[in-house]
Amino acid sequence: MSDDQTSTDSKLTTSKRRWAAEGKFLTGRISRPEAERLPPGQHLVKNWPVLDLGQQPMISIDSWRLEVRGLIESPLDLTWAAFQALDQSLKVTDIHCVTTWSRYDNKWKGVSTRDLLDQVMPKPEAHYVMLTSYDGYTTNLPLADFAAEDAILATSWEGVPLTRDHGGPMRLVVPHLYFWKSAKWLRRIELLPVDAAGFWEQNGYNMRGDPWREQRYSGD
Ligand SMILES: Nc1nc2c(c(=O)[nH]1)N[C@H]1C(S)=C(S)[C@@H](COP(=O)(O)O)O[C@H]1N2
Ligand SMILES: [Mo]
Repeated sequence: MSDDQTSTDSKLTTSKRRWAAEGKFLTGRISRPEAERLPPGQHLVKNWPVLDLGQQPMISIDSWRLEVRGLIESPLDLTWAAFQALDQSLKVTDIHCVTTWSRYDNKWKGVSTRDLLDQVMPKPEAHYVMLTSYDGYTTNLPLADFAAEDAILATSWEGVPLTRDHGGPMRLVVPHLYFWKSAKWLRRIELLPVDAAGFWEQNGYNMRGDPWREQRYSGD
């Protein structure tokens, strides 16, 4: 094993051990009986509805950037090529939209949020994440939810590049929270010490958005 490999491994081991000690990633693990697969108040759809603020930005691969900032050891600016060079993962997950539709078994390819976090090394004071997108959309969530095992920065759906209407070239998918947390056209990820409200959260939606607890609105 090269020195390089050893130092990478020990970096990963250190952050994972620390996260485990803090109980991070223990929430948001998807392991439910089939009967509880559909959250309360949801119905299944076979199509995939498009929902957004009505402005679908066109981002060329050449101008695309992803910024990771805030309470991390190594701030990161990724070009499309650098993003593609990160480990690529496959996830098959369900979608639960707060407008009551759910869609099962969506096959995503991209970079798992855990692999991205391993690159930037969150500081111990980092507990929340603010996401900012190319259309100006923002949304917030706990770091433990962002780092859930199934969460992915997706560039492909069902084997084809993610289309622009669904957030291409890259969107976040956090399957165990309502879909408004899954920012399309993601541009910036900022790790924060305290929670701050994003767009829908400022407009009455829940700060966490757990579908199984029906956390649709603030106060739920
Ligand atoms: N950038 C951005 N991301 C967004 C939104 C948005 O308006 N802008 N809408 C959210 C909402 S409310 C939902 S339900 C999902 C919809 O994703 P879809 O259009 O791929 O179904 O995207 C979420 N992510
Ligand atoms: Mo939504």
